[in-house]
Amino acid sequence: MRDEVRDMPADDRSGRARGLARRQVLGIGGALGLMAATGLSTAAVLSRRPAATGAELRSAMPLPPAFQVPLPLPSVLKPAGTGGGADRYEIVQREAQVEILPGVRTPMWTYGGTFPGPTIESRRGRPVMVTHCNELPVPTVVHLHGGRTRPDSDGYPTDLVLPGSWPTDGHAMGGMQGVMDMGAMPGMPATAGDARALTTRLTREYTYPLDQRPTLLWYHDHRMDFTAPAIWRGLAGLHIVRDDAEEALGLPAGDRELPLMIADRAFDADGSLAYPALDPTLRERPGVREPYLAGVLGDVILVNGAPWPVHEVGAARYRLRILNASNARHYALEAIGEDGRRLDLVQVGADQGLLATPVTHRRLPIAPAERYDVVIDFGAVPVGGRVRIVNRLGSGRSRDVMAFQVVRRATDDSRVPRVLSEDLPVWRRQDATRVREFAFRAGRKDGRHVWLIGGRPFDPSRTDVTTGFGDIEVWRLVADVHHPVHLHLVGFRILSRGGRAPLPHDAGLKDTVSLRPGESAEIITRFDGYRGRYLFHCHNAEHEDMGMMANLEIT
Ligand SMILES: [Cu+2]
Repeated sequence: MRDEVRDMPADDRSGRARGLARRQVLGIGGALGLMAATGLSTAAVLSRRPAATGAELRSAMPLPPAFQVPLPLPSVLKPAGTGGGADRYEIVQREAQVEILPGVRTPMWTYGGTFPGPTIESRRGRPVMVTHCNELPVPTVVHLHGGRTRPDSDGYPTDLVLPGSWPTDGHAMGGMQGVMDMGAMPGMPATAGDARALTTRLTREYTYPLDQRPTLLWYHDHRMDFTAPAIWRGLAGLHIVRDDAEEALGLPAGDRELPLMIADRAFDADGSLAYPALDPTLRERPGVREPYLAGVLGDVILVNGAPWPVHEVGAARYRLRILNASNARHYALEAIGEDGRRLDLVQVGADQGLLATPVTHRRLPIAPAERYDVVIDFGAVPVGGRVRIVNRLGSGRSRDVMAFQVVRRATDDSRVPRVLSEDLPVWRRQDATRVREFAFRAGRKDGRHVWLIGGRPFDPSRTDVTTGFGDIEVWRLVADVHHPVHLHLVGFRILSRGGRAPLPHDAGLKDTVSLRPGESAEIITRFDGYRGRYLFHCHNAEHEDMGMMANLEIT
């Protein structure tokens, strides 16, 4: 196992960063620790920005060669029923043996027996109800990431679905005793009776109005203290929202639209997933062992649950719906042909749907939980040619992601219009009611390492932010190491990064902003949709479990 974090350029804007090849062991404090220890200026630290925050687990079994396993496409879930203008789905959360590495059975926690879970396809404004049945040995919570959802279906981390055998005493709240120093029902603001109101046993129906811009969402576990290992074990799936306007654009569609869930994992010698949990049962004690406190990285890159897969394509445009579902790994994606040249990645959408106009990238950074909607044109690739998708932030096996093999000539009537959407919200700085500032930093509490927002670890009983329904706010977010910051309920625009204009990949409506070490960013949003208690948090899942989450109350 490796425990060092490499000192590599985080992007190619800084030519001089390239020259810094020396290895640098960075502790939890990351760039700020480096700054303090060496007296380096902010600019110097930024030029030495590490590629990763976290430590990589090494698999203890032979790994397959890259670009051999066909790319799986997650099955699209059929409704269990339709009626009243809504669709009802049922998903059983259960343990299953899944073939991830060829010929190897890996026990996983799954939505419906597969990893990724089944994809839900929805239409804008047509409500969806999903009944989740928990047959796993621990409580679960389902959050639809990027969904405009009422608070009681948003998957608040203590709104548990208990397994049948789970005790109903204070213990029912899972590992919360481990981090809360409160009463018998830790962390709950009301009476014990109220506290249990949103906790159900065995099943729970989640309602999603989906009255929102079409985009790629994803659903995943969100249980307090145990989100990271639960996602790692397999609790993640895709949810696509579509509408007529988007379909009328003429973007590549059908089998030329590919959802790509990228996630890293590591494997033990027996084929099970390796994960450095302090409590492997994920019942009592949250957290991970040293040296993984900054994030768990795997040495196997999966796309749709397959290691370094290959997909056969025609020489035409394809639409890639990319999600980084990794706990902590960042990627800088490039598409490289056999002549070594990089193909254009034409971004048409961000986390929260279509951009106003396309943005062309040669390299696309993607942080945990971010999504990019990208069109790539294989039209100039000769039949028999291969295009590799590589990760410029990786090293060794994590440098490869997947490949496309061009196997036939193809006609192509798809297009990428110059105007993609005209309904992007435009919020101006002067319209903001408030400006808030939040520091995302490492810290210590009760002798343990924690991750803090504004100096405080998550406490479900404390309201951190209260805002009025419809208020526009500017939030200034400051990071020590990499922190992908996610707001529930609302999309936002990125106003600035490091005091300058946003980067090209910051375009559009976002719900997750990737803060790099030592960096600040300003976002602007309008808090609307629904009133109630929501969250914002870091989407490095290990950071989230170790306190980097806060309550947002819309009144
Ligand atoms: Cu973080």
